[in-house]
Amino acid sequence: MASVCILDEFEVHKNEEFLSIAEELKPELHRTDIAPVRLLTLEQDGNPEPAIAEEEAPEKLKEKRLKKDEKVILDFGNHHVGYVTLDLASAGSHQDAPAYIYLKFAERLDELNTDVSSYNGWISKGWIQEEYLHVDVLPAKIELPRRYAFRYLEIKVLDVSLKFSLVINGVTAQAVSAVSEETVPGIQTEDEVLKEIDRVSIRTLKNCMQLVFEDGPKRDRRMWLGDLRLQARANYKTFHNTEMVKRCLYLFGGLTFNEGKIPACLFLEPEIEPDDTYLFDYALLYGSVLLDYYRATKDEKTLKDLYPIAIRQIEIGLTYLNEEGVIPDRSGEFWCFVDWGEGLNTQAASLAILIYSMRYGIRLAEYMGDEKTILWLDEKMQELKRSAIRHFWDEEQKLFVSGRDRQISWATQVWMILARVFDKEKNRELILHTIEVNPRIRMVTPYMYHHYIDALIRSDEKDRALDEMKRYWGEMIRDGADTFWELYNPYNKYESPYGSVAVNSFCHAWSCTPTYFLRKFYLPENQQ
Ligand code: RAM
Repeated sequence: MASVCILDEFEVHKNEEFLSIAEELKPELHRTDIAPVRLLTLEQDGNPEPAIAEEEAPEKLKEKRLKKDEKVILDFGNHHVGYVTLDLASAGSHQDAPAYIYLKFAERLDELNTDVSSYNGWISKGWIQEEYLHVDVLPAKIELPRRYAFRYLEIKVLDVSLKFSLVINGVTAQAVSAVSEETVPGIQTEDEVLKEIDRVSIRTLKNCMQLVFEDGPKRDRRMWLGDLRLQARANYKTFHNTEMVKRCLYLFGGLTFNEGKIPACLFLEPEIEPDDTYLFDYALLYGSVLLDYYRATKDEKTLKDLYPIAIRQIEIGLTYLNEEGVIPDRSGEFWCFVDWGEGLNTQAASLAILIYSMRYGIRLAEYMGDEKTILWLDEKMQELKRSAIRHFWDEEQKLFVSGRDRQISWATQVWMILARVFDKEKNRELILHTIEVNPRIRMVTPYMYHHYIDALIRSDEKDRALDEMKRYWGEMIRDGADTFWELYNPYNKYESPYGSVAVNSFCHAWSCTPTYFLRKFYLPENQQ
């Protein structure tokens, strides 16, 4: 379990002007009617990867007379985010007791066979998408108040009476998103795996694009800065909704806390509010989101407004350096994210991310014509590169180590490459050597895999990057992904940072970046 770092004192600074710019950019959501495409019966063998025993046309639904413990499973054909209405009735004698009904929404078929009642993880079981309904009077149209992320819906009768049965005349739903998939043509390639990876990436991104870039529509349904950065990159190459990126940049810029820190995430309701969580790496990466946005739009005003906030994050980051010129190890706390890998030491990566953010800071300063900042950042960045090598490079193993126990992980090597601590040729040797050694502390999130693919491409290993992308994201599709997942460890498919996959998110926007890589580096004619 990650320990949660709650700030002792939490002081929010609101910039009303920035917040009102963001408010004006609030999107209208597209609403699309959707309906079940088939009814399923699963094999009852307790297998966590259930097999379909039987399927029927959705029209059969209203013919069923459901008694106690009977259930139906509706398949909506793809992953959706939206609102559901049940049209219920009774058959038999007069309804002489409430119909007691259980609903379970699932993003993947596997979830229907997961016993969620035994969930005992460290985040709330409230995220599990299930409902218990008592319906006193039938017929009834029940508009469920929550928004769900789902492909499947199981409806089970917990009880009726001996004298009547439940009839489901229909289940209708409306899917919502700020964007519409039809606006993005598929990529032109003969490679079916890549086509599918691209399509699933776009679906993932679309379903997370709501009033802001949400991280996952099932959980947490808020805007995390690290996730936003990758979503925005994929968005420029697909939906090209630059207004949404602008809105999100102003929201973060308009809601800083203590010393001007950017929070790791923002809550959207009932009113937009920052979380009292600071993530060192996420805050530093704000400048990278701003730089990407500026390059995509050339929007000078936004650059000018938000540049000081991006630079402030670097200044704050530098205050954490110790006398040895490195960031002290805070791996025991939820302080520098990097990845969800069990036991991952983030000390070396935190320094690498600071260096990386300084390079982005320099680019921003160049666009601003801010010579003083360029000189200051450049000098400091060179100094930090030297201390990264001094403290973390192990000449014997030819790898970077991290923390007191000199841990070797994939994440540390990847971030040191992205920080360009070495030149390109040495970076290439390092990534190839990492692949050969295959450190035991692996990458487990598509977020970290994004950075691995990026590191390969930047080290002139484009073909290998493509193979790795096909292997990781392609395997997720073979494992049943309609949208890409929050966490996927091919070596442990039931891994969860929370204590159970029941609360993992299976449409998680930080996993949507293959479409960005494909359209930017491999098939540039397919960019929007
Ligand atoms: C989880 C969410 C989110 C991520 C944070 C660090 O709570 O998956 O997407 O950014 O971790």
